[in-house]
Amino acid sequence: MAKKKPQDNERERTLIQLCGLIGSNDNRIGTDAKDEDSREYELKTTTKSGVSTARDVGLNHLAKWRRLIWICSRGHYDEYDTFHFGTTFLLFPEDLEPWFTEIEAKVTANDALVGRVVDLLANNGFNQQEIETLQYVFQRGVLLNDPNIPWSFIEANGKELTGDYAQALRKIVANRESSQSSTHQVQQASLNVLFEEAQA
Ligand SMILES: [Ca+2]
Repeated sequence: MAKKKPQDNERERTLIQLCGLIGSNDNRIGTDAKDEDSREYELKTTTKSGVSTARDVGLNHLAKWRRLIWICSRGHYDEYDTFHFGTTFLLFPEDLEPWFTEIEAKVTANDALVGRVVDLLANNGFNQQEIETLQYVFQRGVLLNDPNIPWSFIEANGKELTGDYAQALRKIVANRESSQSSTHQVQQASLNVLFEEAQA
Protein backbone atom coordinates (compact mmCIF):
# COMPACT_ATOMS: atom_id res chain seq x y z
CA MET A 1 0.00 0.00 0.00
CA ALA A 2 1.22 3.49 -0.81
CA LYS A 3 2.87 5.32 2.00
CA LYS A 4 0.97 8.42 2.87
CA LYS A 5 2.54 11.83 2.79
CA PRO A 6 3.07 13.33 6.27
CA GLN A 7 0.65 16.12 5.35
CA ASP A 8 -2.12 13.61 4.65
CA ASN A 9 -1.56 11.94 8.01
CA GLU A 10 -1.64 15.25 9.81
CA ARG A 11 -4.90 16.30 8.15
CA GLU A 12 -6.42 12.96 9.01
CA ARG A 13 -5.35 13.19 12.64
CA THR A 14 -6.95 16.62 12.89
CA LEU A 15 -10.14 15.32 11.32
CA ILE A 16 -10.22 12.43 13.83
CA GLN A 17 -10.02 14.97 16.65
CA LEU A 18 -12.66 17.25 15.16
CA CYS A 19 -15.03 14.31 14.83
CA GLY A 20 -14.33 12.99 18.32
CA LEU A 21 -13.19 9.63 16.97
CA ILE A 22 -10.51 7.24 18.12
CA GLY A 23 -7.62 6.82 15.69
CA SER A 24 -6.53 3.37 14.75
CA ASN A 25 -3.11 2.26 16.01
CA ASP A 26 -2.73 -0.34 13.36
CA ASN A 27 -2.42 1.40 10.01
CA ARG A 28 -1.87 -1.85 8.21
CA ILE A 29 -5.42 -3.02 8.82
CA GLY A 30 -6.47 0.14 7.08
CA THR A 31 -9.40 1.27 9.20
CA ASP A 32 -8.67 4.87 10.03
CA ALA A 33 -10.83 5.40 13.10
CA LYS A 34 -13.61 4.11 15.34
CA ASP A 35 -16.25 5.77 17.45
CA GLU A 36 -17.32 4.97 21.01
CA ASP A 37 -19.64 2.22 19.73
CA SER A 38 -16.92 0.65 17.54
CA ARG A 39 -18.39 1.80 14.24
CA GLU A 40 -15.51 1.96 11.79
CA TYR A 41 -14.63 4.94 9.65
CA GLU A 42 -12.63 5.68 6.53
CA LEU A 43 -11.32 9.23 6.47
CA LYS A 44 -10.34 11.17 3.38
CA THR A 45 -8.99 14.67 3.06
CA THR A 46 -8.23 16.53 -0.12
CA THR A 47 -7.37 19.90 -1.55
CA LYS A 48 -8.49 18.83 -5.05
CA SER A 49 -11.70 18.10 -6.91
CA GLY A 50 -11.81 14.50 -5.74
CA VAL A 51 -10.46 12.17 -3.09
CA SER A 52 -7.82 9.61 -3.84
CA THR A 53 -8.44 6.09 -2.57
CA ALA A 54 -5.73 3.45 -2.81
CA ARG A 55 -3.32 1.71 -5.09
CA ASP A 56 -4.15 -1.64 -6.64
CA VAL A 57 -7.86 -1.47 -5.90
CA GLY A 58 -9.72 -4.74 -6.31
CA LEU A 59 -12.56 -6.69 -4.75
CA ASN A 60 -10.83 -6.87 -1.36
CA HIS A 61 -10.90 -3.10 -1.07
CA LEU A 62 -14.54 -2.98 -2.07
CA ALA A 63 -15.47 -5.58 0.54
CA LYS A 64 -13.76 -3.50 3.21
CA TRP A 65 -15.08 -0.15 1.99
CA ARG A 66 -18.65 -1.40 1.88
CA ARG A 67 -18.77 -1.78 5.65
CA LEU A 68 -17.23 1.56 6.64
CA ILE A 69 -18.67 5.00 7.26
CA TRP A 70 -16.78 7.55 5.19
CA ILE A 71 -15.87 11.09 6.17
CA CYS A 72 -14.52 13.21 3.32
CA SER A 73 -13.16 16.66 3.86
CA ARG A 74 -12.01 19.24 1.37
CA GLY A 75 -9.92 22.21 2.38
CA HIS A 76 -6.93 24.32 1.52
CA TYR A 77 -3.56 25.39 2.87
CA ASP A 78 -2.92 28.97 3.86
CA GLU A 79 0.35 30.82 3.30
CA TYR A 80 1.72 29.37 6.57
CA ASP A 81 1.04 25.84 5.38
CA THR A 82 -1.81 25.32 7.79
CA PHE A 83 -4.67 23.24 6.50
CA HIS A 84 -8.16 24.70 6.79
CA PHE A 85 -11.15 22.41 6.58
CA GLY A 86 -13.68 23.76 4.09
CA THR A 87 -16.56 21.34 3.68
CA THR A 88 -16.92 17.89 5.16
CA PHE A 89 -19.36 15.18 4.17
CA LEU A 90 -20.36 11.92 5.75
CA LEU A 91 -21.25 9.00 3.48
CA PHE A 92 -22.70 5.68 4.52
CA PRO A 93 -21.82 2.67 2.36
CA GLU A 94 -25.20 2.91 0.62
CA ASP A 95 -24.40 6.52 -0.35
CA LEU A 96 -21.20 5.35 -2.03
CA GLU A 97 -22.77 2.28 -3.61
CA PRO A 98 -23.09 3.82 -7.11
CA TRP A 99 -19.35 4.50 -7.08
CA PHE A 100 -18.56 1.04 -5.63
CA THR A 101 -20.70 -0.56 -8.33
CA GLU A 102 -18.81 1.31 -11.03
CA ILE A 103 -15.44 0.19 -9.64
CA GLU A 104 -16.68 -3.37 -9.26
CA ALA A 105 -17.84 -3.41 -12.88
CA LYS A 106 -14.37 -2.34 -13.99
CA VAL A 107 -12.45 -4.93 -11.99
CA THR A 108 -14.80 -7.77 -12.94
CA ALA A 109 -15.23 -6.80 -16.62
CA ASN A 110 -13.01 -9.63 -17.84
CA ASP A 111 -14.15 -12.35 -15.44
CA ALA A 112 -16.17 -14.24 -18.04
CA LEU A 113 -13.30 -14.18 -20.51
CA VAL A 114 -10.83 -15.33 -17.86
CA GLY A 115 -13.25 -18.09 -16.86
CA ARG A 116 -13.32 -19.40 -20.43
CA VAL A 117 -9.53 -19.39 -20.61
CA VAL A 118 -9.29 -21.22 -17.28
CA ASP A 119 -11.68 -23.91 -18.60
CA LEU A 120 -9.49 -24.28 -21.67
CA LEU A 121 -6.36 -24.65 -19.55
CA ALA A 122 -7.95 -27.28 -17.33
CA ASN A 123 -8.79 -29.35 -20.40
CA ASN A 124 -5.35 -28.98 -21.93
CA GLY A 125 -2.96 -30.36 -19.37
CA PHE A 126 -2.34 -27.34 -17.13
CA ASN A 127 -2.28 -28.30 -13.47
CA GLN A 128 -4.13 -26.60 -10.63
CA GLN A 129 -1.02 -24.75 -9.46
CA GLU A 130 -0.42 -23.30 -12.92
CA ILE A 131 -4.05 -22.30 -13.30
CA GLU A 132 -4.02 -20.52 -9.93
CA THR A 133 -0.83 -18.69 -10.89
CA LEU A 134 -2.44 -17.49 -14.10
CA GLN A 135 -5.62 -16.45 -12.30
CA TYR A 136 -3.50 -14.45 -9.88
CA VAL A 137 -1.73 -12.73 -12.77
CA PHE A 138 -5.07 -11.90 -14.41
CA GLN A 139 -6.43 -10.51 -11.16
CA ARG A 140 -3.37 -8.32 -10.62
CA GLY A 141 -3.80 -7.03 -14.14
CA VAL A 142 -7.27 -5.60 -13.54
CA LEU A 143 -6.50 -3.73 -10.31
CA LEU A 144 -7.17 -0.03 -10.50
CA ASN A 145 -4.56 2.52 -9.58
CA ASP A 146 -6.07 5.03 -7.19
CA PRO A 147 -9.56 5.51 -8.57
CA ASN A 148 -10.78 8.93 -7.48
CA ILE A 149 -14.12 9.73 -5.95
CA PRO A 150 -15.14 13.02 -7.57
CA TRP A 151 -15.94 15.77 -5.08
CA SER A 152 -19.16 16.43 -7.00
CA PHE A 153 -20.24 12.86 -6.20
CA ILE A 154 -19.43 13.38 -2.52
CA GLU A 155 -21.43 16.62 -2.41
CA ALA A 156 -24.38 15.07 -4.21
CA ASN A 157 -24.53 11.87 -2.15
CA GLY A 158 -23.12 12.76 1.26
CA LYS A 159 -24.54 14.49 4.30
CA GLU A 160 -22.70 17.65 5.19
CA LEU A 161 -21.19 18.01 8.64
CA THR A 162 -21.61 21.57 9.84
CA GLY A 163 -20.73 23.34 13.07
CA ASP A 164 -19.41 20.90 15.64
CA TYR A 165 -18.33 17.92 13.53
CA ALA A 166 -18.44 15.48 16.46
CA GLN A 167 -22.04 16.42 17.29
CA ALA A 168 -23.21 16.60 13.69
CA LEU A 169 -21.70 13.20 12.96
CA ARG A 170 -23.40 11.50 15.91
CA LYS A 171 -26.74 13.04 15.02
CA ILE A 172 -26.58 11.75 11.43
CA VAL A 173 -25.48 8.28 12.54
CA ALA A 174 -28.23 8.12 15.19
CA ASN A 175 -30.86 9.24 12.65
CA ARG A 176 -29.87 6.56 10.23
CA GLU A 177 -29.92 3.87 12.89
CA SER A 178 -33.31 4.91 14.25
CA SER A 179 -34.78 5.02 10.72
CA GLN A 180 -33.31 1.57 10.06
CA SER A 181 -34.85 0.19 13.24
CA SER A 182 -38.23 1.85 12.54
CA THR A 183 -38.19 0.36 9.01
CA HIS A 184 -37.52 -2.94 10.68
CA GLN A 185 -40.43 -2.37 13.10
CA VAL A 186 -42.80 -1.51 10.27
CA GLN A 187 -41.75 -4.65 8.39
CA GLN A 188 -42.20 -6.69 11.55
CA ALA A 189 -45.64 -5.14 12.18
CA SER A 190 -46.87 -5.93 8.68
CA LEU A 191 -45.51 -9.46 9.00
CA ASN A 192 -47.46 -9.83 12.23
CA VAL A 193 -50.63 -8.68 10.47
CA LEU A 194 -50.08 -11.20 7.68
CA PHE A 195 -49.41 -13.90 10.23
CA GLU A 196 -52.57 -13.09 12.18
CA GLU A 197 -54.61 -13.02 8.96
CA ALA A 198 -53.20 -16.40 8.02
CA GLN A 199 -54.09 -17.76 11.44
CA ALA A 200 -57.66 -16.41 11.33
CA1 LIG B 1 -7.73 7.50 5.12
